[in-house]
Amino acid sequence: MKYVVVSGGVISGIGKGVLASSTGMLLKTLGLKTTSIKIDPYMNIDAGTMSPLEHGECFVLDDGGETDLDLGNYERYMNVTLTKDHNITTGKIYSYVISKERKGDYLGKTVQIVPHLTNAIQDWIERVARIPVDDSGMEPDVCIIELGGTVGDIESAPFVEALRQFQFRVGKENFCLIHVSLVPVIHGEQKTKPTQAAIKDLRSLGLNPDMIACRCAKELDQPTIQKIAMFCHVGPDQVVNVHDVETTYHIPLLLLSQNMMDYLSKRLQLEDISLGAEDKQRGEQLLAKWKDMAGTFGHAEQSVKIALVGKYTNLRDSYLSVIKSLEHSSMKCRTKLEILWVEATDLEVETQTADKNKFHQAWEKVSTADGIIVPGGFGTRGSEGMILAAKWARESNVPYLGICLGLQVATIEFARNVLGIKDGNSAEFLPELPEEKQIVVYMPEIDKENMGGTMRLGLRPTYFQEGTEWATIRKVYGNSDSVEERHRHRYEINPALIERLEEKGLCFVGRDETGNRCEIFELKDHPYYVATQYHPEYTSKVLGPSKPFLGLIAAAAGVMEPLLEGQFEYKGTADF
Ligand SMILES: *[C@@H]1O[C@H](CO)[C@@H](O)[C@H](O)[C@H]1NC(C)=O
Ligand SMILES: CC(=O)N[C@H]1CO[C@H](CO)[C@@H](O)[C@@H]1O
Repeated sequence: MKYVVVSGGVISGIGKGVLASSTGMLLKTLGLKTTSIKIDPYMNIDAGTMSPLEHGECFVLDDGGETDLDLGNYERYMNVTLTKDHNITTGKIYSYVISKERKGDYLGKTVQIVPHLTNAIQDWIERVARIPVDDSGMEPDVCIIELGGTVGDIESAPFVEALRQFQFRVGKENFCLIHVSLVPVIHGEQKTKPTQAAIKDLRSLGLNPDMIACRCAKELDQPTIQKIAMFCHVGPDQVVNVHDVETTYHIPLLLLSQNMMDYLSKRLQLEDISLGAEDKQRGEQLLAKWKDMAGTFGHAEQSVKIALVGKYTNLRDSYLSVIKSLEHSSMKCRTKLEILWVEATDLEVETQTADKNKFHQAWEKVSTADGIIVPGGFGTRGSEGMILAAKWARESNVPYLGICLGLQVATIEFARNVLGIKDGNSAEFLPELPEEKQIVVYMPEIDKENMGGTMRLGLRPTYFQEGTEWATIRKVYGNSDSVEERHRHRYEINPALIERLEEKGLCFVGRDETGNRCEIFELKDHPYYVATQYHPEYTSKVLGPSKPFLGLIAAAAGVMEPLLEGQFEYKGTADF
């Protein structure tokens, strides 16, 4: 097993995650199997209880693990399926060591950060790196480890020490370190001092950089590279230039153009890993497809406007996977994406009286969009605005995708305005609602008392029902009989209403194994009015967009036919 550690200096939030996942993706193009581990030096044990306002979205894995959004980055770029063990937090590792201590595993010795905690970190990394993460079911060849935060923080100290020891445990040819730094431009001059200081800090902790990835607004000048190489004691070929590019999907190609893979191959002796001709071919195809995808970005002639009606629209990170899924899908449909952010409350009548302008602007966006999406979320605020947006989409024949809450609000809308259930609502918003008005109900198997960890989480199957071959969503899924997607919810559509809703055309085309729980609905006689109880955004991949999103973009851009005919497949050969 080879390990590539990606650490950061100077400041956080300079794109370590993108660099790490791009590196992993490039290693895959050599035919290698890659995996990744994210180390988060904070005390939280899981991300399920963290506020999306502070932390961006909560990302859900196949196994139901709730993580922060970085693991999503890896899954999307590297096309892998990770588990909750692929994230290590300070809280997790401490609680692991403490529980071992309680069991008497340390034989009554004094338990210390060094060696007990640092050993536990290293054991964890070695164990988790071996978990197969793709269809092949085989152990990966390379593991990318991203160390969150910045080196030198109090928080990251035990992890830095563990990694220092780890390089000796696994051997020099199996361990390399990429340090991400920042080169600010001041009065037109590229400043290298912060990088020099960061590397000095790193070395003082016993870690030597094999590559220094410099984030900079502009391309690094040759003298800047020379200077960094000289003052940081590395060769110029070890300094990579990661300047701002049009889209992060170009980063792998930017790294490739600087011969990063040549350096890593030599440094990690990657040619010693035996690969079949098939593996190599798969790698080459992957690179060709990636180039095809990245090449179309920005060159698309057509554009598509999607109104995203949500709740934290000023905090866009809370919808990161949704945005990524929309991006993946529009690249595949060869169209340019424009997201119109709409705060759901702005669509409500109260806003009309309080702030006319806001109200009109919000409705202007909704009414001019080519498609509307209402993503998942919790709580009452904004729900009436979302219901109005769903109504607009249904009545105006505008493509609509509802996810989780987006499915529930659309069903409430339909029940109120088509079935005539006045004041129909969700038991989540109005706990005292009489039963006959409950369109959305609490799932019976969920324990109401105990918050946190009481949701229906992770990968579950959805079965397309008999006689649903007409459904566009089924066709977009490739006419399969069932699909597996990731869930995160506590409420569901009231099963007692299914028959009445279907009579009027809102068909529950996909259901769970009991046949009573709605997983996908699609409205008959509408270009694309689809909603899912599950969260398809969690499994979208850069080269393999999530199907419900793909359907939305294709419908909104008017290219559903060519999509279903397979005209948009990425080319797996270099000749285009
Ligand atoms: C991603 O991985 C899955 C499962 O390992 C595979 O079936 C699929 O073809 C891959 N997608 C791409 C675009 O390589
Ligand atoms: C942040 C995160 O994903 N935490 C999960 C990591 O893995 C443990 C179990 O090993 C889970 O309990 C956490 O939910």
